[in-house]
Amino acid sequence: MMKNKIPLILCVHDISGFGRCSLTVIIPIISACGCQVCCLPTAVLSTHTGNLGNFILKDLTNFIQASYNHYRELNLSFDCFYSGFLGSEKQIDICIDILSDFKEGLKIIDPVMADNGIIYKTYTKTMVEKICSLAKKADIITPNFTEACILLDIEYIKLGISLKKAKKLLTKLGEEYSPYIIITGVYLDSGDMVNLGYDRESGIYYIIKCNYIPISYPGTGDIFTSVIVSSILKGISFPSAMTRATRFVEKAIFNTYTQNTDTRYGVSFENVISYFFEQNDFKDFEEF
Ligand code: PXL
Repeated sequence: MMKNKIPLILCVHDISGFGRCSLTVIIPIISACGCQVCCLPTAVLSTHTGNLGNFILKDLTNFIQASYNHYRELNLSFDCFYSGFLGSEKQIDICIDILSDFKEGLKIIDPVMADNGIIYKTYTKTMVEKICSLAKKADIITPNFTEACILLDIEYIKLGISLKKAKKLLTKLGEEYSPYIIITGVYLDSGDMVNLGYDRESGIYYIIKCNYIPISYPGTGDIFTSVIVSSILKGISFPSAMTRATRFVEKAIFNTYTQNTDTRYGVSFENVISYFFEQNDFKDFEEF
């Protein structure tokens, strides 16, 4: 990449007006990390789909195909394709099509479809199958633990798992999906909550312990993956990007927790976003 060129990321996500998830967190975080967002909104919602009542959803399937064609006419060259929440089966097909023709940059798929053992309300069985096909086109996937179980077609494991089992899951995801794997929110039988990574080519497995707060907030995965995407495009190594994303999410969640806000309103990241302007070496990951 040309020196000083700002990496351009094609962000294929919904925009949920209220509730701090998808594009309302992705845009500020990627910008703060020094990358440029090009939005391809998959749907507009009044709020996210997590217990905020009767959300309104406007599907933008036709819009995304036409917009992408327009970007091609403009000869825009993207440094990265980054997708998350998708609103319809056809949309997932469009993403698969875009990726078949996407030779230029990094492909990061966050296979958004479930959390805490439960599939999101708007995801049909066919959509889940298609998300699995889409994930096979990625360079990096960032499932949470529930999504990792779905990708591997195994039952959600509620109890803590051993490191040996965790390694098996990562290896299998590497074999079936993409060269780089990150699984977030893995509960170990030691009682630790960790984020795990796997670099298939070098065969290295990474573990980052999280300072865990037992409350979950929507949008956490979008914050995490946005930091991963932009850190990697800015030349930060895979394990350091994982550490940076983990520490930022921790800081934002701690800040939210101490404010005692309604968990459905998402993570209060706004007053800790200066984290990205501080120097840090992000070296506190371990191999296992
Ligand atoms: O953060 C994932 C996400 C994205 N978009 C919408 C959601 C969710 C999770 O609940 O509902 C609309």
